[in-house]
Amino acid sequence: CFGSAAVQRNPSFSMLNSDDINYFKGILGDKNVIQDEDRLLTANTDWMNKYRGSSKLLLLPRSTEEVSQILNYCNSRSLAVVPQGGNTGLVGGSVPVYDEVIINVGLMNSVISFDKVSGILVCEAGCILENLITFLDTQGFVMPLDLGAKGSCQIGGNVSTNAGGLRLVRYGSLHGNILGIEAVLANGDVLDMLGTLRKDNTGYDLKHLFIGSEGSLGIVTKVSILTPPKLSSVNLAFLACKDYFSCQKLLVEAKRKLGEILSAFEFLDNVAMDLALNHLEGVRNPLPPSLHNFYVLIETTGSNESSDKEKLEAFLLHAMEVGLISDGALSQDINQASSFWRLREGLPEALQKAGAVYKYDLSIPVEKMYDLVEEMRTRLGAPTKVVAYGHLGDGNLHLNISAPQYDEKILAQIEPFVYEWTSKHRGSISAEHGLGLMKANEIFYSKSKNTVQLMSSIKKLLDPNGILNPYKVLPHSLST
Ligand code: FAD
Ligand code: 2HG
Ligand code: ZN
Repeated sequence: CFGSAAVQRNPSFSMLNSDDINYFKGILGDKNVIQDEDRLLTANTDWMNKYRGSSKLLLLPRSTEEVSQILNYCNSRSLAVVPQGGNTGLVGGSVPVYDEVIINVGLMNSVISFDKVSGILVCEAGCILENLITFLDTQGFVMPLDLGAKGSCQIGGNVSTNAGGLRLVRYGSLHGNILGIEAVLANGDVLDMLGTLRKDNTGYDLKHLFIGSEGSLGIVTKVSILTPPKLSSVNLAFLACKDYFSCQKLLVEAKRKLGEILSAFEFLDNVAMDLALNHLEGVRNPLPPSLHNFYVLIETTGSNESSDKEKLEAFLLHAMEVGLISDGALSQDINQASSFWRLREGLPEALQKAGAVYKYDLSIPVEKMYDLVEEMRTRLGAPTKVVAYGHLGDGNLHLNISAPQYDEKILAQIEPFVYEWTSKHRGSISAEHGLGLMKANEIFYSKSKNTVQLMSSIKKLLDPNGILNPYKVLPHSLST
């Protein structure tokens, strides 16, 4: 576990005592003040089993008012807190580093309203993403966000990480789709920014501060989201390419020829494919066995079944003729489409099952992206496996290094090399997962000194005692 190795506990934080517990029981009732060891172990441990805190308390508020009372009290007592959603975050941001109180809004999981004309959904932050997807489906709409962790992650967690996912290439980021937010500040003040308007230029649009701030500026309690209508024709192709250059060219062609119906463009390399086949139950390669180096998933979503399919088929035929793809399968029904997606979405799980994993989530210009993977392979050699996949359509590489166990020597071979390489190519060291604990000290690889200084001033203004998700996001030298 990497838990607290790199940072000291901030001595200005109080230690939890029995008066605190009684106070919380007074607000929330005994049932929602959790001290049970098993439940605390789960809440203290992150999805990768890599970060573990030692919190003695998990609080489950049922309303904004309760969140407000909790934070107001914690602030006055200097008790540090960690906002937690589905705990699927991949940068150690959602679990305590030391004894921070964990606050999870999972019981706040109601849909508040849905406007069928505008497609605007207003809901509480604890709604599980998959439940929102299902709800919208019954209304004839879709969520502009989809990701492999949908069964556990909460919309509040998605907003707080500014999660990207599989459909960003079509619908854009949450900075565009989130129309409003209600958030509770460290001192308990409730900020009602829960607008439901497409256009509202009345001063600074402060909701954006909370999108992607990883629980460091406030607890998100409600959100309003613009959701697009569900279209009738969805097609999914699973393709093989002989080299990375072909994947890249295929992307350029897909944007040009499928532009208005393109809804996902994902890639994985053959090391990722092997990993999926070895570690995911029931998953098989949709293509006949052959030596393919790369795989691409192209999804189209449109409103005209026959013409969309015709367009995709013509595109694929041409790509095959000019050698951009070497083989391919078009899903014939919804079950086959889910099996294609399962292979791609299951990769984080396959890596988790394979052993220790060093995870890097990078934005890199598409032309250069795979150079890093190859350089990393040369650097590391056996017994590590360098696994590459990601949202190629968004220029987002998921570079994962799988090893039998965590080893400082391997880590020293990877870092800071991977960050320096990314920075040199003007990329981002966090495309979509955030900085959390893992990369708080690495922020300067992607942000200038003055920018980080301003972030720190904003943090101090909103959370002067630094109780909200300490040790995360901002460099430790500035945040304690
Ligand atoms: P948590 O993990 O609980 O928390 C994440 C961060 O948000 C923490 O810093 C936490 O303090 C903060 N937070 C949580 N809830 C709140 C709240 N209500 N108010 C304020 N702060 C809060 N990410 C992507 O971007 N794209 C992907 O495709 C993707 N796929 C994934 C697939 C798998 C299998 C897994 C395990 C993770 C994946 N992730 C992906 C990473 C993860 O960021 C997302 O799963 C998700 O956005 C996290 O939501 P959560 O509710 O689990 O939040
Ligand atoms: C995905 O796209 C997630 O599957 C996780 O963002 C990425 O495992 C990873 O590195
Ligand atoms: Zn991703």
